[in-house]
Amino acid sequence: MKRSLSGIKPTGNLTLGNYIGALRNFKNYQDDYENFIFVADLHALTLPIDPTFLRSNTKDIVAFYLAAGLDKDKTTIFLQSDVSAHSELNSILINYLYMGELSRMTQFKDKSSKLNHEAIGVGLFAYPVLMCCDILLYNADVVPVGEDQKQHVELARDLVHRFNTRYNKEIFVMPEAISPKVGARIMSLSDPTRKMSKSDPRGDIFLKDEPNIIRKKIMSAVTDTDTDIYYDPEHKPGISNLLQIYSALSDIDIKEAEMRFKDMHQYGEFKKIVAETVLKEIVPFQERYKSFLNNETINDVLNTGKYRASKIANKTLTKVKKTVGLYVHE
Ligand code: ATP
Ligand code: LTN
Repeated sequence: MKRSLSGIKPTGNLTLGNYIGALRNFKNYQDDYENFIFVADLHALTLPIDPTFLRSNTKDIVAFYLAAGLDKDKTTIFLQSDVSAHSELNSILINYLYMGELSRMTQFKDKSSKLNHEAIGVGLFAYPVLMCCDILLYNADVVPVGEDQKQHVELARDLVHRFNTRYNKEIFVMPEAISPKVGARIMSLSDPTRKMSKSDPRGDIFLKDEPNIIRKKIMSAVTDTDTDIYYDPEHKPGISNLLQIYSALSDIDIKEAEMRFKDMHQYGEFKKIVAETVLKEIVPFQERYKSFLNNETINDVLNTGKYRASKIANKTLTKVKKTVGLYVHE
């Protein structure tokens, strides 16, 4: 059976972008793939973060995974920091990637441009190496992610090619990023030229927002002053973003969404429908999330996940250690 793997880092409150681009799609793989979904908690340390917040946010994400329909009997749900093989493989694979390629990563360029050069952490720079380890340890065939993560998966592909060629053996499986057809890049509601991002929360809809706040945010989303509703991200980024949200959550393509609104000519009416579409999906999701958010459920899921994930990850790690010449003994 093919394998699917993905993760979310607990750097902030999850947004509608995380939901549409990633979270909502994770359950699609649990019937036909061996599905691994984890919380990338080590990745959350790449920028300063409050320990209490990190801990509670990690728990939140596990509850969100369950609320999004992941079933612990079908999907291995685990914490990155619970499986030490991630860090161990990182110490090995960090030697197989180059400064040049890591410095070209868009996410690194974005995040480091906001910092003083002297204060850019080494972990932030080396972050994609750990992400490669996450993917390669499980020999994932597919990696469901939003648009912004495709570059990191491309890097993992380069690494697989490089490593397998160097040792002339199929040690790692070639992974492939898969993104939803609509909604792989949801934009900020206050500035639709920027990605909606949990660590830059202006213009975000948070998955924990109260329904009336969600409605208000959508009603005041920045749009142009025209009245026509059609998809044109370059000239009508605000309306195009709302159309994306609507069509992703209605499971229809953009063309069909455009057809539905072509005679409306009223942004207010359109926004109301988008808001109702979001609430119809998010309110029951929030209720499910609350029902899963207790220590017993979370710990039970994580213990099972840690056990299953470690077994597979350790096997790959041993294979890599032997391949590169480390002395493995019983
Ligand atoms: P940060 O701001 O801390 O970098 P983020 O909001 O970009 O966080 P991640 O943890 O990097 O979120 O992403 C989790 C998943 O959600 C990834 O697969 C990512 O591609 C996806 N994702 C994040 N933001 C969006 C967005 N605006 N639209 C669609 N998918 C998104
Ligand atoms: N880098 C991703 C989170 C992440 C991930 C992964 C996603 C860490 N490791 C492995 C897919 C596969 C992010 O920032 N969203």
